[in-house]
Amino acid sequence: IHPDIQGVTLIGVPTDVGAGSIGARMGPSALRVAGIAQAIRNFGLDVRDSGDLHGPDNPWEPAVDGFRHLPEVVRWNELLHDAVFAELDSGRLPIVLGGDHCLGIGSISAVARHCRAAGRKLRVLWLDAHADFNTAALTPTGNVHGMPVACLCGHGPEALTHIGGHVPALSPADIRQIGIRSVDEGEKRFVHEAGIEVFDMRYIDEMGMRHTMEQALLDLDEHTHLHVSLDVDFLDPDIAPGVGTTVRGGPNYREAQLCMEMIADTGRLASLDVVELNPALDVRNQTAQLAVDLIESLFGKSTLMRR
Ligand code: 4U7
Ligand code: MN
Ligand code: MN
Ligand code: MN
Repeated sequence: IHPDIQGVTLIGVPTDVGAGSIGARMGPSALRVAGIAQAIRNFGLDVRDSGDLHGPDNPWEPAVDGFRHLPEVVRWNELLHDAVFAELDSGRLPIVLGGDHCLGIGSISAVARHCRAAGRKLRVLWLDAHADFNTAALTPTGNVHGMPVACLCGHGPEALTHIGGHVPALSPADIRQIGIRSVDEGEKRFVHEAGIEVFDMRYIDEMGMRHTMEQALLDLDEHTHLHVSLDVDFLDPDIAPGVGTTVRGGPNYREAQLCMEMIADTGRLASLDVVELNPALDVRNQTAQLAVDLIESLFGKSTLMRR
């Protein structure tokens, strides 16, 4: 992790207002039950669990003007923005326990605002089966969890794009997407147009996870804040069944561990989202336990001493 970090704060965000299925609201509990706080404490870090944010219920309505539940999505993201910004401001590393991936808007807009204020460079690693670059016009579902990257890049409703006070919160040049294997037709064109650097599963198959991560982590320096947005559906569904939008052919256990270990080696991790875990679809909490295993690697657990 980043050398300036004073401690770690867990922020539970029990909602699925942005998702296409109900259950991600139980994600924070499942991660706590899997022992996330103690796992990080074992590294000698000061871990504070700030509990859950409280926001609106999921009304479970059809899309209006291309969005499902936009007012509720906005409210949860405003709350999360403020919580994440406050933790960064006090020198702590926030871990967002989602909740669905619409929460990337609130979380990363706060990270971007913090970086602008502190004069830090920002690198966002988006680990996901999906590009999450839909807009109201492009989305096949209206679910906002398929739109956070577009919103962060300034493409979306004002209420979501301006949460961090600066539009766009992010430049496509700040983002690296890894593990992508399901992109909608219109979304595909838009990702290309925006120029986001995407390491899709074909790239990982051909080049390997090691080379992929070397590329995705290129040009980090001592002024870089590294944010990881881990959508649990990044992982192959054989090892991570507890997600609403499974896509076959994701990274296996060792590939995912290597990905985390290489991020840890940079020593620049300064904020993290763990999203899209749906305990209602999981088997014996194995996906939450896997997420905790991976987070241990992300915080520097490794088999041997390395030079
Ligand atoms: B996730 C989808 F149509 N692209 O927009 C959409 F396939 O945060 C899925 O990555 C989005 O899990 C998945 O609804 C969002 C769909
Ligand atoms: Mn996602
Ligand atoms: Mn996804
Ligand atoms: Mn999903």
